[in-house]
Amino acid sequence: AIVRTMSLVDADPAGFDSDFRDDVLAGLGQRQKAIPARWFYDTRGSELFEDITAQPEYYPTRVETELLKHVCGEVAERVGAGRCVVEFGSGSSVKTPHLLAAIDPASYVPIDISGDFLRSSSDDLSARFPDLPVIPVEANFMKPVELPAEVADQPRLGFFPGSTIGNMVARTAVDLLRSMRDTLGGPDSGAMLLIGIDRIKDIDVLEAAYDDAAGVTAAFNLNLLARINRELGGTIPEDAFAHVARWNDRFARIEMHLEAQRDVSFEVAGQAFAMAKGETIHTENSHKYGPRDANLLLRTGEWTPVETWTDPDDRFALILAHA
Ligand code: AVI
Repeated sequence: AIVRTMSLVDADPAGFDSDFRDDVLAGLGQRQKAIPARWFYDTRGSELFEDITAQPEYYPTRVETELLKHVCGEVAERVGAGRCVVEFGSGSSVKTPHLLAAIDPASYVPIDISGDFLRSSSDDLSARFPDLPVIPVEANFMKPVELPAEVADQPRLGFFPGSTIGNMVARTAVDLLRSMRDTLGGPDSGAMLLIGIDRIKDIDVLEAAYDDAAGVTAAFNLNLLARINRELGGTIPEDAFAHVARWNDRFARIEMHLEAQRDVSFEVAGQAFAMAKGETIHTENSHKYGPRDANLLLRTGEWTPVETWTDPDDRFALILAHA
């Protein structure tokens, strides 16, 4: 049952628009043009992301879900019953029920900045677990979040699946892990974190996952230009750009770019920009981690890894850590 919804978000739509404009104008003004990946997720972008997760080349969602199904009994043994499960992100209708069914939690608190996704995923979860108190919190989880009073006495298990941490550079990822510790509680509280992290693997497998044959990831990337044109009065010629996904070995990450196929000039929010043929807008990083890198990341973020589970091909890892 949904107990109540808490909102810690400033409900000023103008603020949202100006953040988008500021990020795009600043990003297009850089020598290597770059726009933060969070702006992919308008309604169309979120739908396209859902489609990506169903593509045969995009292994992370499939592999992580299978892995979770397989190991959630062991996770339950490690974490025990009666916890408040705090999910960072709006909750996946595929993964979250496996965890909740296995660990017999006292409550479930999904945190997301997007109220719409939060409400629909909370309704779904609530219908499947009618006896579980569900308390959605609308907030930016990149900062410490004050949890509802109802769960004050319950030990917490943070859940951060999907390798979303991979979309952050190391410094931002570490800041987030520390914020999560502030949100969930220190060692005395018994707080734990279950996090999904994508592994470094064969370059062809990685690049195909971000450039599927059906062109869904390309459409996802290009949708950003459509969003800029629509919401920021842009005149970017969308047909002049091509989707590029490439492995950057130095940073152990897949980078997505939008590459100009000819010289172009355009305006966004009244400002003029020009790009030469071959120049790119860098739109996303998706960092991959080896076993030691992942543990180092967690430790730097003030979490102590206690158990790592992977699929037989070591494509994806679920790591359980304590505060
Ligand atoms: C959300 N995030 C973990 C996805 C990823 O794999 O980095 C976003 C994505 N971008 C292209 N395909 C999927």
